[in-house]
Amino acid sequence: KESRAMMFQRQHMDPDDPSNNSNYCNQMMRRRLVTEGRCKLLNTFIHEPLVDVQAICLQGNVICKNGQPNCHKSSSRMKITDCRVKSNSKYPDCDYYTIHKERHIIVACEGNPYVPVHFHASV
Ligand code: PAP
Repeated sequence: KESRAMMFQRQHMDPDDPSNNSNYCNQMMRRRLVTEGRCKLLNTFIHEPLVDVQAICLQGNVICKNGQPNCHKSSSRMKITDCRVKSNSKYPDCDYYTIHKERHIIVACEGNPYVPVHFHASV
C-alpha cells in the first residue's frame, strides 16, 4: 500500500525545472494520477530536490489552518507550479492552468522519519 509520504511525492514532487509547456499541468495531473475520481481544484508541484523539501520538516513550525500543530514553512522560496482547474472543465477531461511561482511553501509532516505528507499552502 502507498504510504502518505509516497503519496506526497507522487502528487507534489517534480525536481525537474519548471516546464515552458502550457500543457504541463494537464499532463502531470493525469500522469501522477491526481485526477482519479474528480478534477482536483488546485494541486502544486515542487521543482526542488527531494532532500530540500524533506528538510522543511525541520524548519519553522506553524499551526495548520485546521489547527493541527504539524505544519512547517520553508525558510527559502521554492520553485513551484500551481495547477488550477479551469471552471469549464468537466471530469474526466480535467483542464488546468499552469502557473509558475517562487514562494515559501507550507507542508504538514508526520511519522518517524518525520517527512512531508500534505501540501498545505504557498505564501
Ligand atoms: P494534499 O497533499 O494534496 O493536500 P491531502 O489528502 O490533503 O493531500 O493530505 C495528505 C494526507 O496528509 C492526508 O492523509 P490521508 O491521505 O490518509 O487522508 C491527511 O490526513 C494528512 N495530514 C497530516 N497532517 C495534516 C494536516 N496538518 N493538515 C491536513 N492533512 C494532514
